Amino acid sequence: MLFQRKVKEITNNLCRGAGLASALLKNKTMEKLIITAAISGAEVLKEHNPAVPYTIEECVREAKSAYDAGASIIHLHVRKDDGTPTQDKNRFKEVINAIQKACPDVIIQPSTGGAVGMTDDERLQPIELNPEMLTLDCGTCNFGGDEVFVNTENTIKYFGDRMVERGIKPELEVFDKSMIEMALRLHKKGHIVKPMHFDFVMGVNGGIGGDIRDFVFLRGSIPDDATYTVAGVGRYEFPLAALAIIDGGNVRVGFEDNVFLSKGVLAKSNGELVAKVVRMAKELGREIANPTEARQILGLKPRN
Ligand code: KMH
Ligand code: ZN
Repeated sequence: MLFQRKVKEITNNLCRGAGLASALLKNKTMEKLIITAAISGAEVLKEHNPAVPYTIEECVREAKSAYDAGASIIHLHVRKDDGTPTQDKNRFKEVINAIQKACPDVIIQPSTGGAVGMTDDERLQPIELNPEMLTLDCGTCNFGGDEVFVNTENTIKYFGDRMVERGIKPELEVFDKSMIEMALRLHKKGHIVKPMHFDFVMGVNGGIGGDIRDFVFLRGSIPDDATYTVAGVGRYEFPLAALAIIDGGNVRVGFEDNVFLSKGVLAKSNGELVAKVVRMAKELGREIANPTEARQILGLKPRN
């Protein structure tokens, strides 16, 4: 309780400064916490953590570990067996089918970001599988070194329109504040429909940082009827998770963003990262959403 009071005090100070009306401060009942596991990514390698999944079997193992620990969404990139990222829809189909056998009701959210350097149509292939959700990256940013993750306005419109046509809910990935502005503009023009669901990807080398003021800035910039999840990169993963938990937001963890359970300690699985968020949420009095509840919170169709 003392811990909760302390957290509340800190949040109080932060949010007052930013004019942020947090659910916690209003003592509102919060929705349950949706945990997303970004199990694989496109950039992280077995050299960084031997548990990073490449093969179908490894993807299933990692998805199941996350699901069993409390994740209701799997954000999915796929690889060839040698670890090369691919957006091949057949590979996605095989991996998704295998994950669904092991985790029947989990929400699978394929990436349309793919890897830096892929073409738009290459990236968009998983849409043909009509998943419940897909990511929609809302702007261009540097991605370290010479890498640039390119998402022009026309690319975002093109991806958004295809998702609107098929009734697929986008997770609006924003790496900076300007990308929220882009999403709001494209919503007004009909390329993105409400209710909007954002993913604040924070701490990328080229995007917004992962400090509390950065979080408050993004959090305060989305519409009141929007939902959000926060994906903190590297050392930002768990501090940002804590902020989202107390604010009534949602959390993404996983090897795509961070391979460490704590400083210098590699996570043995994505499930270990999810389990840590579950423990944090319990301490802070937030319940965990199962996939059925996550669908309801996000406005997805119920699955039978
Ligand atoms: N791999 C990054 C270049 C997404 O999944 O939509 C892009 C990315 C975003 O991971
Ligand atoms: Zn991704």
